[in-house]
Formats: sequence, structure tokens, C-alpha cells
Amino acid sequence: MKPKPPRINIIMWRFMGSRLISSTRCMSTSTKALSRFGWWDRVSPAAKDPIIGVTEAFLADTNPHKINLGVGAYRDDEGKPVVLQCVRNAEAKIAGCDFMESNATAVGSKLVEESVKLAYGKDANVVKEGTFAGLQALSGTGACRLFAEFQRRFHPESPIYFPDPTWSNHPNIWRDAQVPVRTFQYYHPVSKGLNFAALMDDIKNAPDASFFLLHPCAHNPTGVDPTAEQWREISYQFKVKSHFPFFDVAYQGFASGDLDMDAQAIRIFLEDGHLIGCAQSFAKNMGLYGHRVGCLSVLCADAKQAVAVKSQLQQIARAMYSNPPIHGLLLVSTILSDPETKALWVKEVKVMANRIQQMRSTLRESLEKLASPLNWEHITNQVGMFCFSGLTADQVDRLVREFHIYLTQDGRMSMAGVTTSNVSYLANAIHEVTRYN
Ligand code: PLA
Repeated sequence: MKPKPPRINIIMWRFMGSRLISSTRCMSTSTKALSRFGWWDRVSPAAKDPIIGVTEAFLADTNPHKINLGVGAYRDDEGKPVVLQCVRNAEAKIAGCDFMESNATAVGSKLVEESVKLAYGKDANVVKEGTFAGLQALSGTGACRLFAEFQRRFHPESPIYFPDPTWSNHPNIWRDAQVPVRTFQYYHPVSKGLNFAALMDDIKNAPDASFFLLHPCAHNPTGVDPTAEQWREISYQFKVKSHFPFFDVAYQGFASGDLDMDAQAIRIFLEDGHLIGCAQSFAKNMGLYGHRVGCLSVLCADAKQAVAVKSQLQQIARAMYSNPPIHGLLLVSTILSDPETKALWVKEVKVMANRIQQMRSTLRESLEKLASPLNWEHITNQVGMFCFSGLTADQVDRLVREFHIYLTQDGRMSMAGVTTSNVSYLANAIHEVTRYN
């Protein structure tokens, strides 16, 4: 008689409401039974990322006139990616460096030390007294992700509030860390500016001691920033409500062309005595998107607390990815710590910011020359890498289909993709899709 295949008991765990319950199933170990156990049968394709999806569609288009206004990556006036001269100089300086693990910690510490000076000011007390916990991170995204995990570990019930709208990846990052996600009013679609009164109301109405994510400059996607006076009022209200300000610093230098000026919101909160968190990215202002260099810092009550907080952040990073790659860290720490290279970087940031500003003016003038029936003042009122154009999803679809101009569905245009040679083609296309509305 043919022997029967052995049978095994499998214990299945599942949640019933909040209770974890188990059930036992008896399964045959025959190949047929195992192959029927479809591990990934319930997996359907994830929705495309709204920003990465635009790049993919742009790359697939063979039209010679195509323009990519999707991802916020800097391009020169010929539409080409730029390797900054300060990066080339830093490359030359680090040639022959030890890329092994031996100096990774020292390089990481240097990067953190220089990054916090950039955010909080080189003479800030928190920097001098070491009352911050800082860790090198996988660019801005990684810094946000680390903080989100840290927030959930120590304040699991507290939500985080994002401006409406915000960078499309913010909700994903905090949601994946199991943090409740909320929004506060920020943008006024009619004025295409800040809805300050509504913003203040939402800060006041949020439960005390909530986390708020703030863009200190060059807000993505709107290009709309509060004034210094408005930041002071926001900071005051944060004190009243004991909210925690978490700054996502992804575009320092791109709003005004000046690194210190673009940190004014952070400095105002610092002066007011807040404990602050900061995610810093060097992807845009050093053109190092592919290197994934960033920094997370959290201000603490004293140096002892800073040691404890840092050790927790290190533990979270260790379990997620251990350490970031060292090459980019070396580049950024060299640029920031070598006075000559840093001075060159400061100039190059200004050049990038000025070119974008120039393109804003030219685009607006071009639309006005076409006698567009619409008001385009917001193109030059808004700052930083993005223009929140006000184009509808249908108008964006027409730009893509009829003109091969790629941008996100919300009408955000990366001004870094606009050049002297494509600006009039772009203005004509925008005019064409908006003139009869
Ligand atoms: N925070 C904000 C506000 C951002 O706009 C971005 C990048 C990041 C963080 C993450 O930066 P990182 O590359 O250093 O991780 N936003 C881009 C790119 C420029 C992207 O979405 O990946 C954008 O096009 O919106």
C-alpha cells in the first residue's frame, strides 16, 4: 500500500478586534498542498508614487520637446543635471580616504556637527553646549523616517500634523511608522498664498502637545512661506499649546539664495526656547540626490538627555539599515568643514537660486505677453524650487498629452526644469490649456 504523505499542524494567528487568537489547521505536506498555499496571492500592485511616476512617464516619452517639471532636482540652463564645483573639489580632497568602517563614526560626527551649525547657527548655544542628539541619515526621507519611529516609540498616542498640502511622501513616512496623521490648513487656493488665520486656528485647536511638521523655507509644493513676523506668532502659539515643532529642511538656500536667511524660522523657534527636531537634506542644495546624505537632530533639555536620545536614534537606525554609505558623508562633511570649499558652495547655492528666480520672472512675463486672461503674479510671489501653478488636473493632463510637459497632477511645477530655451514653449502651452477657462 502507498504510504500517505505526513500531515502537520499549522497554528494560525490573527487579530479579532484587538485580541490575538489562534486556530490550528491540519495540512498535508504534499507539494500540491504547499503550492496551493498562495503566499502572495493577495498582493495587488501598489499605487504609483505621484512624483516618481511622473519621472517614469517622462523617460518613456520620445518627443524631442518634452519637459520634466516633476521631481525637484536642480538642472542648469541647458536642462542638464549639475555636479557642483564644490563637490568636485571635495571629491579631489577625499581621494585616497579610508572608505572602510574604521573612520565611519568620526565622519558621521563631523557631518552632524557641521549640519547642526547650518540649521541652528554656528554660534547657537545648543551647538556649543552639545544639547542636541544628532545622527547622519539617509537623506531627508531617512531623517524623517528615523524621527517618525522615535516619535512613535516615546509618544505613541500623539499625532503629527502636516500642512495641507505637503510633500506627498510625508503621510506615507509617518503612517508606515504607525503614527496618527492629521493636517492643518496652510494654503489659500484663491489668493495662492498663505491662509494664516486658518493656520493659527488649527494650531490653537489641535490637542496640546501635538507634533507639527513645518517647512522652514521653500514650502513644497506651494512655494508659500510665512513671513518672519508670522513665524514669530506661530512660535508663540506653539509655546502656549506646548506643541513640538519638527522642521523638514529640504531646500535650505533655495528660497532666498542665502543659507542663514532660509533658516530664520528655525532660529526664531530656537530663540523662543523650543525643543526642536530637524530633518536636513543635502540632495538639492548640494545636488547630491543619489548619495542620500542627510542629518536628523533633536534638541534636548540637557547634554545627559541628548546622550540618551542619541542612543535611541542609533538603535532605531541600527535595526533599519545600520549605517548610511560613507562616500556622500565624506563629501558633505568636507564641503561644510573646509572654509574655502564651503565659501564656494555658498556661492553656488546662490547661483542655483538666482537661476530659478530668473525663470520665474521670464515665465510670468511670457504669459503676460501672450495676454493670458489669468493672473500669474503668484509665479514670482512664490519661492523656492516649486511653483504651485493653480492648473487643474485636466489642464495638467492636456499639458502631458498635447505638449509632452510632465508635472504632478496637483499642478506643481519644478521651476528647476525650466530653461531659457524651453520657457516660451512652456508659456505657450500653459496659455493654450488655460485661455478658455
Ligand atoms: N522633504 C521635502 C519637503 C521634500 O520635498 C523632499 C524631496 C524630501 C523631504 C526628501 O528629500 P531627500 O531626497 O533628501 O530624501 N522632494 C522631491 C524629491 C525633491 C522626491 O519626492 O523624492 C520632490 O520632488 O518633491
